[in-house]
Amino acid sequence: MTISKEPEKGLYEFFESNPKEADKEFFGRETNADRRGFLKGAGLATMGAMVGSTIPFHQNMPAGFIPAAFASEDVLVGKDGLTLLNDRPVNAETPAHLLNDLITPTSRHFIRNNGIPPENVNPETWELTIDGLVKTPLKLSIADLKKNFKTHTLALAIECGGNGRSSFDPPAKGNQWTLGAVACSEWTGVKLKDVLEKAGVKSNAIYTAHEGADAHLSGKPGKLPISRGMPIEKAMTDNILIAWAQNGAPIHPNNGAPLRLVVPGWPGSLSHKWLNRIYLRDVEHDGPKMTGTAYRVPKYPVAPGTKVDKKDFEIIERMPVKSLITSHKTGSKIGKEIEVKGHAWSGDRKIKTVEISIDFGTTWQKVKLNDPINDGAWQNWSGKVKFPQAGYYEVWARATDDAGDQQPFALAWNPKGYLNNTLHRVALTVA
Ligand SMILES: Nc1nc2c(c(=O)[nH]1)N[C@H]1C(S)=C(S)[C@@H](COP(=O)(O)O)O[C@H]1N2
Ligand SMILES: [Mo]
Repeated sequence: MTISKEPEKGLYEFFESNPKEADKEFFGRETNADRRGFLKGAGLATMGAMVGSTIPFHQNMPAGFIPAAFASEDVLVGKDGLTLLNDRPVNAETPAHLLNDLITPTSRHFIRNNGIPPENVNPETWELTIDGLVKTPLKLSIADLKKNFKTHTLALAIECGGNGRSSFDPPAKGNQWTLGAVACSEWTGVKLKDVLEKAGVKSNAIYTAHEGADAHLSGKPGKLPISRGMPIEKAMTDNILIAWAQNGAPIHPNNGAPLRLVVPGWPGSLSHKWLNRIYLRDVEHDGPKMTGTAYRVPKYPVAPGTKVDKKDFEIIERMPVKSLITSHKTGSKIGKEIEVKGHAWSGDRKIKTVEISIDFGTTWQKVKLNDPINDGAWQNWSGKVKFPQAGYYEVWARATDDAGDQQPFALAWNPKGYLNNTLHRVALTVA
């Protein structure tokens, strides 16, 4: 659904920033009170027509309220239980208790779009260009990738750099991700390093640059919504894929079909979707969302709310140590004995231990932790818990990686709301 006056904004953003104007634009009439209950006549009729019925309790709808019927259905086709945070661009996360699978089904892989995905893509004619500082520039179809390189299937975790942003206080602008902008699907494709080796990396190449076929929200032809890159040393590591399949089937349209990059361990923004070009550069890449404060944090810890000079920000590289409890939905009623399960990961590293606590962090119990299926996958853990008596509990999980980094209880605030890896708490009531 497009809003004519502010084409760069989605419904959610528009209603949040200017509810009256959005009401006027959307329903043809301005609300002159701060409750939409005062909306009468044409406006209410339009809204009714759009949801396909009269709205008996329309007096109770607050100004700026967006009926769920408007946005969610058409954009989340093929997804199951995701929470829509924004519809333009589409951003949707998965509630933690729906991430319990060892490998995330495609239907539960979150969506983070910065622009508008290409429509009706044709995998037969799709072309990937490898150029810039290479000895032999390549143009490769998906069939060429399959024919000329070894195919690999790897479970690879992708986490958005802004996952957990909703806990920032003062708040940080951007998608208010809670916990679910993370997933670990099984991806099939070729290794980026194999393709770069074939093209021949020139000695002065220090950085990659990624481009895809999604359109900028402004609709300006040729304007990229995002183009990020990574140091060449990272690009040549062993578990980065150029993938054409997700969980044994074609990639979901919103997860980058027909071809995407999957870069585990570093911010999800490096895992370029609808991938059609990678070029090598002799400078740090400066495409959209590489510069300024995008995907950057201050070089030193700052107090919440601090204004930080742009020159004091640095690019986020590996994602921090983190874990998730996925076996129980927060707020559930349970019996006295349960098995708690979840995942843990730490960019480019392995998890050494996961512990859980049921007494607000006073004592901790180590749980069983599996090795990752392969490098770049999250690790699965499980542990039995016995509650001493009926009542309210919180299960907390805390991961420690092999370099000794441990999840903190308190959030390390930064201006753009990145890298929240505080421990996950799930509220449970024993009946
Ligand atoms: N072409 C393109 N690639 C992209 C993006 C995008 O907007 N356009 N978003 C990035 C970001 S910020 C993240 S976190 C991941 C999310 O991948 P997913 O939507 O498949 O979960 O895709 C990355 N790749
Ligand atoms: Mo992201």
